[in-house]
Amino acid sequence: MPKPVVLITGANGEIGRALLRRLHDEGHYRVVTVDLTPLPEKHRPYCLETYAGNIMDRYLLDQIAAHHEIEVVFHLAALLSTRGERDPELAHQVNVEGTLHLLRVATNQSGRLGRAVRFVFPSSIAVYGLPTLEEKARVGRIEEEEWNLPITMYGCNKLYCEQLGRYFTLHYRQLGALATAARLDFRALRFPGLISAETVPTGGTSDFGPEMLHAAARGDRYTCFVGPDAKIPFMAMPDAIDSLLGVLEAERATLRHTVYNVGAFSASAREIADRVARSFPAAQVEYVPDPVRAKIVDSWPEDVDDTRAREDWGWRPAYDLERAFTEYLVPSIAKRYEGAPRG
Ligand code: AKB
Repeated sequence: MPKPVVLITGANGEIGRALLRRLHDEGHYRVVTVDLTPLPEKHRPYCLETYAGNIMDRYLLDQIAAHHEIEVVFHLAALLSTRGERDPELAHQVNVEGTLHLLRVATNQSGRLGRAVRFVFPSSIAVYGLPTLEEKARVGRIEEEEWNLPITMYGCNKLYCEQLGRYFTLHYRQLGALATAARLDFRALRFPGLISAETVPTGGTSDFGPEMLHAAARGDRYTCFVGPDAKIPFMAMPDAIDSLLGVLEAERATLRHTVYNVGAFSASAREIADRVARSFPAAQVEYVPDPVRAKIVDSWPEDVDDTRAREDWGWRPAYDLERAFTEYLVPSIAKRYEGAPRG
């Protein structure tokens, strides 16, 4: 039996690179990738085929689908929250129209294969929009249906795409009586801010956490764009990859929902700075809040309630803040910046 083919969009991003390595190590799937920028040489051996191109290019997507029997899609390509506020129309095009193209392609693949293609979609805490810090403190660990009032284009896009995925799974072409097997099997996770030892994120608003850590490891002073009390949930990258594979492999019958919060730990900018300083005592952080970015972070919940994910498909994060630093972030990051000048 040939191994099933997985398509990863946005494979060159933070999650994409980590996912690629894990799929390669596990060896259950053959991987096809698409990203705007060509995949670095060292990642190419992990892939059956790589395509450099735009997910807005319908012809390219149809070509990819014609050449491979894609059974799983990880649709990771997106413009993140800060980048999206700089160009909201572009964010809408990439995040919504791009997703619509992928949903169409994956649905056609389901028809071709005669079974539902699994479509895994990283959504975000950006779908939440808390009106005040008092309400944020009162809500604490937010449930999936609470405060779905995003204040960023990215958050709006993610929330709508969750609905599109549910629609494609349950109702797409209902007038034409699309065969059940030809439908999609869409599964979305609402991610907190992610922290990777290998990559520094760009274009996000949760980036203050990872930026602070990477700056300290490089010996650079860090100017934090939120105040010390700004608090949101975070997750170490290995847990993010575990959760994507966990929800992918869950039996359809056990999934009562299409969208799940996944949590790990919650920390304020000050708590991250303190933990960074324990590992990198020369770390220097100053707080110069950017009014817009700080407001976005204030609108996101301080933690997520992931009971549904725990109950339906056994989600359990391996890393809390302390373990993330001692067992994953600090050892890998120190190696990465070995020899970097210390300021
Ligand atoms: C962002 O900051 O935009 C992302 C996210 C929280 O989804 N990292």
